[in-house]
Amino acid sequence: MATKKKPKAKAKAAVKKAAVKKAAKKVVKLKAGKPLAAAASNGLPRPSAKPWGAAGRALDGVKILDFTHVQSGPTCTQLLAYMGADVMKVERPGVGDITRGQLRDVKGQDSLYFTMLNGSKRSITIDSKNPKGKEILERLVKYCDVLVENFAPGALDRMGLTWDYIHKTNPRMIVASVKGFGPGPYEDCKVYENVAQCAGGSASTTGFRDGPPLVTGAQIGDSGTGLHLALGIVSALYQRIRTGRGQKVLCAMQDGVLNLARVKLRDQQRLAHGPLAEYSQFGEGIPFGKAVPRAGNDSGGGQPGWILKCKGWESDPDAYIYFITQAPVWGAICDLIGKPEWKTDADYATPPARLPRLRQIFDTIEQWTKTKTKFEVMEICNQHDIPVGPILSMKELAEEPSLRATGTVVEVDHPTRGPYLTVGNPIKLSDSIPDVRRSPLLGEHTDEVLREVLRYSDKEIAAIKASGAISASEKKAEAA
Ligand code: CAO
Repeated sequence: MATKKKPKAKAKAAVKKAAVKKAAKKVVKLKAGKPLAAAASNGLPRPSAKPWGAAGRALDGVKILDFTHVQSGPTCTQLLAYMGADVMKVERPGVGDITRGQLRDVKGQDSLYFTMLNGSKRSITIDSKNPKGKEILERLVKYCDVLVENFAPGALDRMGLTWDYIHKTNPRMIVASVKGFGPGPYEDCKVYENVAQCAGGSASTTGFRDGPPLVTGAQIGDSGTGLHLALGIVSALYQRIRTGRGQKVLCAMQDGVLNLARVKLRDQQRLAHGPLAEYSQFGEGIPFGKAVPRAGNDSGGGQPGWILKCKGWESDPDAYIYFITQAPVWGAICDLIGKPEWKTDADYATPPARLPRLRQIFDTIEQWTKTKTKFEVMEICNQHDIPVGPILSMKELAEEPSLRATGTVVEVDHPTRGPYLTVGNPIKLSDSIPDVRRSPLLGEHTDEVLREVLRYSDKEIAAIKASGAISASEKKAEAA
């Protein structure tokens, strides 16, 4: 065991050392100017004198009626909750978000699929098709600032929650939706992650040229679109300060994926003017077709890159590093790998000369990386400003102390399933410190919201309970 731990400790030190070196670069110091006079403050209050992080959270006071489920919508509302919004997730009595029961790791308990996407929210159960349930929802529509949903097309309308109804009931309300496709031939389709990756141009450009299209592990269709939606919501909240009215925010998953794959649309247009020289197929003399091809591990930018084996690759599937042959550090690369003559050799000295030889160049660099662990390569290369990226496994990320320290990976406790790891807020605000809390149990906050938020009396709550609007009939609960 002890011998196993040593390289890990060394690896951590390696990453740290590289980071320290970067921080030591020269910093320009500017003399602070005088702030503008109050008259020029754009209507903003005086800057708070409270310590950083003590002035509340960015979205304090924003109330979200959360009708999201599965992944795309919940990603968005969890982020808003981390930013301080009060997110009240409406779930079907006795059933809840379908992911509560999907991919379960602990028998009978909420799955990690659910818990990792619904932290820091409240859960209220309401049957939106029950007349009393509709009444509660109307109060919530009047009370909240934003309704977020990612139902199949038409489902919200079938509940009676049409834009016209919502806008008349609460003209300030923002209605934010994720759908698979925007208006057009596919607008009525139900869409899941991989459908979006395929329809948004990611799959056709991912994988190796001689293999089938590939989907990526990162959930760019679901979580990616959730992130887009969150930006749409905060923008609409900001605009509402001026206009006083809400608006519809729509993020189609196809659009979100295409936005993330925009470099490939760039290349599609470049293709009209000739072959894409930085794609390794160019160097291999393979002609291009009419559409952007899959480019394996080629870099998406102008600097050639590839994934190379490192020490231990024979037994460790993640002993690899991404290596970028950035032009300004070409000399340093040549020295490191023992090919100083390439610095002046006309076949290697310039980026255009290297393009037809990339395969051979990366094979040669790999002979060097194979003699070092990925962390050693990281350490050595960073000393020379050579951009490299170790292939980190989920195990390594889960155990990485620096990610715990920054709150990017957080362990939270859960009353029925025990502690679990979740991803905290990846967006760091210096004056808004996220409160990453566990996900709620199904309907955990129904009473609290009815009583404290919507101000129902005891008598009214008793009538609501008797109506079946917030609790499942035995039959429904069993079916779940
Ligand atoms: N009370 C009563 N009924 C409720 C309810 C509540 N609290 N919450 C939901 N429902 C009902 C809806 O009204 C709807 O009923 P109808 O179709 O009869 O009107 C029903 O539950 C199911 O909604 P749905 O069609 O959205 O769910 P689904 O499982 O069939 O489809 C999905 C799931 C994700 C494919 C679909 O919602 C969708 O395409 N969403 C948009 C795109 C999206 O976000 N996809 C990513 C999902 S993450 O991978």
